[in-house]
Amino acid sequence: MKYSILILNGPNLNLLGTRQPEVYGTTTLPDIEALCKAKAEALGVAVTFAQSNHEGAMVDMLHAARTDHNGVILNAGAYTHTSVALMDAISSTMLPVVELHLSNIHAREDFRKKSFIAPVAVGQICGFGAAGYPLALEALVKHLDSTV
Ligand code: CA2
Repeated sequence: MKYSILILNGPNLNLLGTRQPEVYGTTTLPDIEALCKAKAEALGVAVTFAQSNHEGAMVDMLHAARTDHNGVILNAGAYTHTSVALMDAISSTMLPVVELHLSNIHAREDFRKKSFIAPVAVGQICGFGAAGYPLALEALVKHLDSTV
């Protein structure tokens, strides 16, 4: 496999597809994992798919990614808008991170327009629902190819 990529999902994303379908769609997190695995196979990369509702656990996973993975796709959920700890963890790993959101965070409430992840990410994909995940994988692999 060319690269190993961690796809990390934050709080409440385990509930996808069960509530607020008008905002987040009807696709479940296991559906998204299947989409990512299919895209990863097509791209010739390995993916590890994870979800946590706990900020500290996400920090631990980002630290571990430093040795286990070449890059990260991160949907930090609501922690996007609050977490200096996640921002610092990303800076400390020195790994390329693509920030991902199902919804267009810039077209929603003002508090969602602020992202602590964006300044330490290589880029951001938002507003394309579940389709954003395979797009993010493609973008991250292109980024990794350009840096070797
Ligand atoms: O659009 C995204 O992907 C978000 O990261 C989702 C977060 C939200 O706080 C961010 O501002 C944008 C919320 C995820 C909550 O997911 C739910 C799923 C089902 C029912 C309720 C919430």
